[in-house]
Amino acid sequence: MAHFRWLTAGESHGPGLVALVDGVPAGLPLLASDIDDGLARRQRGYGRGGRMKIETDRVTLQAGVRGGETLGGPLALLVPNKDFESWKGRMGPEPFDSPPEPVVRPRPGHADLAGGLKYDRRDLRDILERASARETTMRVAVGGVARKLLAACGIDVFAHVISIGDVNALAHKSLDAETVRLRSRASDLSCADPDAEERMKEAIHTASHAGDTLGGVFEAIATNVPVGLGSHVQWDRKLDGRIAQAMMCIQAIKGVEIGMGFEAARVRGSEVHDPIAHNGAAFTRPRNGAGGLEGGITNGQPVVVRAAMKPIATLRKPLPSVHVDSKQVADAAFERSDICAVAAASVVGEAMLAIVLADALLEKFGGDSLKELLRNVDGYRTQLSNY
Ligand code: EPS
Repeated sequence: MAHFRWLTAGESHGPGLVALVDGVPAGLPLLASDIDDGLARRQRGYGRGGRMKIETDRVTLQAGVRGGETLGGPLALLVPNKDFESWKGRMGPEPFDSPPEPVVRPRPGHADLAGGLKYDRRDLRDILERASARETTMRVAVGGVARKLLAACGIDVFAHVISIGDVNALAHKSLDAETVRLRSRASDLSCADPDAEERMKEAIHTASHAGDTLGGVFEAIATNVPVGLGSHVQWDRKLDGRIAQAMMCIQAIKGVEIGMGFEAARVRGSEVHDPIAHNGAAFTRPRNGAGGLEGGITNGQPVVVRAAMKPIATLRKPLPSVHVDSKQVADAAFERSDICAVAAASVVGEAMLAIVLADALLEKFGGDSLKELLRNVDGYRTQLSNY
C-alpha cells in the first residue's frame, strides 16, 4: 500500500480540479503559497496556448491544514477553472437545456477515439476533458506537498528541459546541479542552456507557423536523497520501476530513462558502472551513470531521470480522421492548444519524482508527526555513519 496516497478529479473545462492527499505526517509547515509556486511555473513556457492566459492557478487548502501546519489527516486541495465561466452551459453537472455541439472528429494521438470506444461516449468531449493535460495542475499541487515533506528532510527535487524537437541543450552537462536548477528556474523554457533556449524558441516559432507542435525531453533530479529508499527484494518495491511508472503516466510521455538509460546499452560495462570509493566518512562515487539507483535502491547519488514527451496531439493543421457518426473522412478536431508544453511537463515530472520519493521516504521511516519522521531519518543517518 502506498504511504503517500493521492487521487485527482476534475475536467479541463469543469468547475474545478481537486486532489486528496493522505499520509502526510502532522506538523509539516504548509502554506498555499508553497504549492502556488509550482502551479505558476507549470503555466509558464514559450509555446503555451491561449488557456494559460485565462487561468491563474492558485490552490485553496480545503482540509488537513490548520494554522499553517498539517494535522495528520487527509489534505483536500482545490484549484478552480476560471474558464468554466465560458463553459457553464456545456460542462456543468446539471442536464443540458439543449445538447451541446459534440466533438465527433477524434484527434490522432489523443485519448479521443480509444476512450470514446471504451466508454461508449458519442461526444468525445466526455473523454478529452479528463484526458487533457489540465489534470497535471493537480499533480503539481500534490507534488508541492511532497516537495515540502522532502525539503524538511533536506531533499531537493527540480527538473529542466534538455531538448525540444531536434535542438539539444549541452551546458547542463558541465554545470553543477545547483547552477542547473537556478538557471532553469530563470528560463522561459526551463532550460539551463541560454544558447539552446534561443534555438528552441525558434523551433517552436517555426512549428507554430506550420500549424504544427513539438515535443522534447526533460530531466528531473533529486539531490541529497539518503541511501536505501526502495528495495531489491520485490518487483513492486524497486524504486526505479516506481519512478518510471510515475513519469510514464504523465500525459504525452512516451519514453523514460534513468541515469545513462539507453546509452548504457551501447557501451561496455566498464564505462557504465560507477566505481566505489570511500573518503573516510562515507562511500563515494566519481560519476553517476546509475542515476542514483542500484538494484532498485537509492545509492546516495542524485536520482536522475529523463522523460521524452511526444508533440501535443492537437494540431492547428489537423491530421486526417474519421467522423465517428458518419464514418466519413474528416479533419481532426481543433479548438486551441499549446504548440509546445515540454517546460510545463518538466514541472509535472519534478512533481511526480517528488511524490514517489515522498512515498518511499514514508515507507522507510514512517512517523505520524514530522518530529517522529525526522528522528527516524536522523537515527538511520547515524546508523549509516557507523557502518
Ligand atoms: C492545459 C489546458 C488545456 C490545454 C492543454 C493543457 O486547455 P484548453 O483545452 O482549454 O486549451 O491547453 O491540454 C493539452 C495539451 C491536451 O492535449 O489536452 C493545461 O492546463 O496545462
